Amino acid sequence: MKEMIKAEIFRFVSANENNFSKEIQAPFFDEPLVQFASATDELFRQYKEIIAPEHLTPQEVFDIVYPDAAIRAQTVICIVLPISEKIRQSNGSQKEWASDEWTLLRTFGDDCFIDALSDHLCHFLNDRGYKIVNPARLKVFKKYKNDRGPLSNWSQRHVAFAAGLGTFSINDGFITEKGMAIRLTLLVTDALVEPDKRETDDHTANCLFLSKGICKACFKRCPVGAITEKGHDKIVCWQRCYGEESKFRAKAIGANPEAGSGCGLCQTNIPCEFLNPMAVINKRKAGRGQ
Ligand code: B12
Ligand code: SF4
Ligand code: SF4
Repeated sequence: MKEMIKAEIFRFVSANENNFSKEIQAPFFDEPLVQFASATDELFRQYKEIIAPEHLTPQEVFDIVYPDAAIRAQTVICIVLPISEKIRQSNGSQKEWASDEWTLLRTFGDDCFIDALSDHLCHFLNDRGYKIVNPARLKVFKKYKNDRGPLSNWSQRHVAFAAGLGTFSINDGFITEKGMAIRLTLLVTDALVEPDKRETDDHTANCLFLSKGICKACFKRCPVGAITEKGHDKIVCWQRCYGEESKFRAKAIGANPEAGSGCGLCQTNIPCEFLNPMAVINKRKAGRGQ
């Protein structure tokens, strides 16, 4: 089951026409990372304390969609989509605003291709007799604000952490083995798949600053000073990523103004852009026998 689901996701990402931008002349996303979390992982209960009480567990997602059926959620399929090199490089050379390529990715990569991938996976598993739900596309999914800034009731990075796909960083971004310049999509299913192992319980292990006190490259990349040693100012970041100027920039190049241009300057032209820098250090250490 595990290999069948993975193979279908790899096939769709490499072959589907929605993963190619004619304007950019490149794919939006490279080969994904796919791992699986158990829907009954204890972390999902803890997230109600770490994030907020309204953060959904996989079982709550199923109870909303199938209220009368008492179906057990078994697995969360977690997909990391690494942003392709051409788009990363275009944003890496920016100093103030997201590149046009990054802006097009927001609308046509995130909203069109990722939705197509999610729909495809739903059909694929439904055809084989399984239930499957993408919580981010439910009516109950919400983005809202608390005293720490914007958040959602289904935080994809926290769920991906449960699947062992990476960790958080000083700028809040999620660092995977294919770096931070990524997008995520996750689906809950009643198909039983053996969960992947988390290599670490330390939720910030992959960040050079939080693990070794070095780097700070992303601090300098942020055009509005939202990243400091104290962490990431989400309100300032949100205004830059999705404020009026961002909407205007998206509209000007034919992207969806509501999706905005994003920003992601702190995710490009930095040591953790397309790899896990702590894995590199740990590998070097192991090579020296330390
Ligand atoms: C709201 C939101 C925002 C807000 C707030 C971000 C935030 N930090 O929460 C704003 C508008 C600022 C934002 C900005 C951006 N976003 Co945004 N955003 C979201 C959204 C919709 C929800 C995030 C959420 O629920 N956060 C919940 C809160 C609680 O998370 P947090 O505060 O960071 O969590 C901290 C604590 O929980 C803590 N923690 C404390 N104790 C413990 C214990 C354990 C065990 C664990 C695991 C954690 C933990 O760790 C975290 C880090 O400090 C997600 C999509 C989704 N549904 O998940 C995308 C998402 C997070 N965004 C994404 C992206 C790409 C961006 C931008 C680059 C914009 C762009 N597209 O150009 C910027 C990057 C900003 C940055 N430096 O990370 C990607 C993430 C990519 C990545 N590598 O991390 C996501 C996952 C969208 C996607 N589908 O791919 N975003
Ligand atoms: S650029 Fe450096 S400090 Fe910033 S998140 Fe990446 S590893 Fe951490
Ligand atoms: S996404 Fe842009 S505004 Fe937000 S922290 Fe990163 S560089 Fe700063």
